[in-house]
Amino acid sequence: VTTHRDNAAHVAPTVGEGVFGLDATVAEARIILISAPWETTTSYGRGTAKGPAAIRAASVQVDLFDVELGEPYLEGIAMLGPSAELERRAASARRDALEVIAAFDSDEPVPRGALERVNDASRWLDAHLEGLVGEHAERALVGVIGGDHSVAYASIAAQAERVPGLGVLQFDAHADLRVAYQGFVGSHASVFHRVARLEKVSKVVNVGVRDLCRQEHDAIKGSDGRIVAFLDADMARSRSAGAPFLATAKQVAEALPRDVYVSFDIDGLDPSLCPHTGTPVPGGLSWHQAMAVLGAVVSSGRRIVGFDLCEVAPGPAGDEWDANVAARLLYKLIGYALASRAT
Ligand SMILES: [Mn+2]
Repeated sequence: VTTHRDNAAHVAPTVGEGVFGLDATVAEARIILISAPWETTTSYGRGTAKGPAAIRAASVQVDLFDVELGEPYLEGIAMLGPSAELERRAASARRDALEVIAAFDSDEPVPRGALERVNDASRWLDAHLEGLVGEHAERALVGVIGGDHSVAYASIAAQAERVPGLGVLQFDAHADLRVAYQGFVGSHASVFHRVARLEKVSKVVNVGVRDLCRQEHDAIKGSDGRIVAFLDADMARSRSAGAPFLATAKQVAEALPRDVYVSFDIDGLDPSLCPHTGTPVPGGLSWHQAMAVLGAVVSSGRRIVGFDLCEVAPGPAGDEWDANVAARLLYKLIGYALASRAT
């Protein structure tokens, strides 16, 4: 069996133990990936806490030469593992959250102590991630690898602090605009409600949304253009009517300001590309449609300043498909971001 590591030996100067089979140190890497295996408030399927490790393992299969984007790895890519403290806090918040969710599901009184501990843990995570992203973003392109989508908040907040007026391009099946979900302040389902309230974020543009409640729909409509949704149903209808997808991709790009942060919830893609994600929804973007949107952002002259990739959940042992797709998507996100910053 020929493995990628065998192939990589011919194209990469060294084949290391790190992400994508590279061995760049944190000090020399121009791309820093931050593992955030946080999965506290997930309401349905579980497993995204294992996302960063699964993506890292799958990444050694990704060819380092990309026919479209060249050789992004030459800039050096390093992935930080989660701190022991993050893992400890994630596990204990998860136990408390399960107690809260169980009470909700059975209409019993919410255990206040447990709920408050989960919310404290979310606040700790936000401060922890915001510090890490801010520190590394000074000299590197930073990507946060979830974990559930709640980890995006701190990453976006840190980047908006550096780049005021930042726009956020959100790939997602859900709007994540709920005011709060089951009492959790840091719920994955309310992350964009919080992001949209960040003063230094000028706009949120979401694509692929196809599962939203009335309050979220009203929030988009009442946002005065601050939140723009390219709903999956609308995009599908224009495709059926014969509109080229490239035109839609350009519209998405043009809805964004010059500086763009990409928040990629894997469930924005067709579920055939992420069958084990926690809350899959039929429909969604194909691989090439997602690439067309990213490509349109870059070719329009906009700059991708940072990103996250969330809600990837590996399948049962031996099923690497979700992580395989995610590792390739991660390499593309890095490549598009570098291309956008090169001009
Ligand atoms: Mn999401």
